[in-house]
Amino acid sequence: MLKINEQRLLNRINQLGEIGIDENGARTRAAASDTEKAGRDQVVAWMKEAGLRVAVDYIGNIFGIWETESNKHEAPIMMGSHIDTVINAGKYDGCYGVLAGLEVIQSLQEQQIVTKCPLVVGAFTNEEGIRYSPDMMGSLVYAGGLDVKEALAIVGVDGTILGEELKRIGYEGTEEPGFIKPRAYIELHIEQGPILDVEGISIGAVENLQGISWQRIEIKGVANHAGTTPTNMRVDAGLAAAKVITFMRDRCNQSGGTTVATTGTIAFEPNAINVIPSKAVFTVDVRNPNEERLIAEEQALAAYLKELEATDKVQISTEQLVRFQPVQFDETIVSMVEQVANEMHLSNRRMTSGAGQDAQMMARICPSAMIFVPSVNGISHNPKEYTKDEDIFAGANVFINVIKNLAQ
Ligand code: HGY
Ligand code: MN
Ligand code: MN
Repeated sequence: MLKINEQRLLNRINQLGEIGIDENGARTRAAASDTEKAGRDQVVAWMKEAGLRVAVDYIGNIFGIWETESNKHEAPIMMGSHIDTVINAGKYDGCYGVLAGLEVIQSLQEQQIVTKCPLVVGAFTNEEGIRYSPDMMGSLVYAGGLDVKEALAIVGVDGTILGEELKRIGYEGTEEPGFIKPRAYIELHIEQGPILDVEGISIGAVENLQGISWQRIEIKGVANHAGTTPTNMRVDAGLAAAKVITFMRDRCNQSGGTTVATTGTIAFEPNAINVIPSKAVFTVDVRNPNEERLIAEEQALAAYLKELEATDKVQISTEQLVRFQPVQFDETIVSMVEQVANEMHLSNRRMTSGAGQDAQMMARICPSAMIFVPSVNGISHNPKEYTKDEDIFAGANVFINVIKNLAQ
């Protein structure tokens, strides 16, 4: 079985993890920001060090391409993930997959193994979607799910325009999204959940990915005095928002653990300690691996908002920000991940990705699958995100053998 250069991979994960870091050891590299540019520049430099041809498409997706005279007419295998992060992020989410993909290529080169097809490693733009919605945007555009001009015109939560920001950071690319037609796409990623860690399993063969629905909800009430207004005369947008958040938690509790819902952002107007909120604007992120169940959750929420307008005399409007159906990954690749893990005597299990991933978009254009490694205590999207070195190495060593097998 092949092995990667474990120390080089670990060093790069740590080095990239330092980019955008603050005094508390948290890093933030929002899509097309200055810190993300610094991360992009570092990854491009490593790709060039490995002798890869670097290409960037119109939405700023970066690709490192290894092709030889003997294999350049074959459709490539693509590996990849993302290097943008959420706010106060860990250092593994996304970065592990990009750097491990680069490591696989560099290790194959160094072991004089020329694959029968080219290998590509991609770093997709704006996977996290915290600055510009939707998330997985770069891979969605790449897979033809969103028009690139429309994507470049998207206005961020900070009022900036994605296309202008990509230009500003020097990543307004020259290739048409979709310019490489991979024969397969494989993404190595941390689980970001507790299953592998709790069960003491080293490798996740990810066979599917849950559906995602993001909505922005605006509730209008009536500003009034916090002290003089009797409770029964209040039209309280803040209270109504709180009711929606607890309603969604009740739905999750009734779902047998299959539905998860999160309100990650909320803002009140006028946002003063002694004024009943006249407006609440917040987001609801709902997910379920089953499409019918996800639709049922969305319908239940819509019905509850209608009810709330009557009971609380508020006005409610919603905007759908993201809606991705559940995705099934490619059975041949999933079983190859299991087979390689077994040959390497690594415990493994099939599982669902709770997180959205670039692989779910690439699955629209080619056979795709993912490999997970454990996240200690299931923590992610948090500076405490951690994966043990031996799991980092195990995942990347499975990765290089899966790629070698697929590429032969
Ligand atoms: O939202 C997600 O699941 C991913 O981290 N973008
Ligand atoms: Mn990720
Ligand atoms: Mn993430």
